[in-house]
Amino acid sequence: MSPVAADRLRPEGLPDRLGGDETLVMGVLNVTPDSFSDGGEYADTPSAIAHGRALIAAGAAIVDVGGESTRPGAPRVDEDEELRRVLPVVEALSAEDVVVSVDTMRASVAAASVEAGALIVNDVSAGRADVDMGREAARLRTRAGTPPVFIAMHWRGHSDVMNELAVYEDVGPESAAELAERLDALREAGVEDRFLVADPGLGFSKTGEQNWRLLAEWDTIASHGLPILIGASRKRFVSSLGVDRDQATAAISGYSARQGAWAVRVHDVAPSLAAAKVGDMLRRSGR
Ligand code: PMM
Repeated sequence: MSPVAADRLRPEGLPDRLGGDETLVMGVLNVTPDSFSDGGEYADTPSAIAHGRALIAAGAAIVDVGGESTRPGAPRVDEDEELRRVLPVVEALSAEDVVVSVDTMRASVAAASVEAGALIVNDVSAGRADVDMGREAARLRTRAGTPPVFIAMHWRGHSDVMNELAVYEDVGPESAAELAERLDALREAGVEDRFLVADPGLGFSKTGEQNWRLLAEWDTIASHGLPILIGASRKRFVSSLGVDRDQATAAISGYSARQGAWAVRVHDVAPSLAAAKVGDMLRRSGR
């Protein structure tokens, strides 16, 4: 383990209750018929809203609402359909004071979702999929009057091609350099550092071996000097360990908390919350 860093970095613009020293758990709410692991379960608005409430009841600090699957090979969803899936869910949960993040690569969906109450824009392409995203993220204001938090993930291409793009000499430094370029482009578009979160993009254009290497090289993940989000939940490299995938995910959540992640994005909140608490205690107790 690397030495314990001073402060856990966290973005501004979120309610005070998310401002402590804990690693936050972001619950995944895929309003899609075809996601990695929970496709179809919450595809209609009432069951999606009910699942959002269940994620909060289990201890999630944030609910990440997505209307487009990023499963390898998945086709793109058109804008109207994406809006139809996510907006009523974003609106209903935000009205219940849930901190909602919208998982979208479209500036228009980000804008409509922030209007409906979302406080966070989670763009797996970090602005690459939609040239308007950076400017839009800088222009938008949440109901709290601040720009939304913007999660920028390392991404090489859409789901239909992403597995072919998993070619690196050295995955840690290369993916970090590519994400750094995207972060610079977002800054140029007007997004401020205090609202940015960096995500190494586990499972996106990376082989199993590359995902583990990346996680082990935490210094490259932390090299942006920004708060970090880790999304390992139920991905193939985790599920293929031959043990319960949510317990294995929780082990990564504990490790991520120990290393100082701001948040972990998971499907099954309770085991990751427990593991993150252990990781947080170890981090605080270290020298
Ligand atoms: N993974 C998925 C979707 N969105 N967003 C971020 N920021 N990081 C991730 O790792 C991530 C994401 C794919 O997983 P799912 O289909 O199980 O939601």
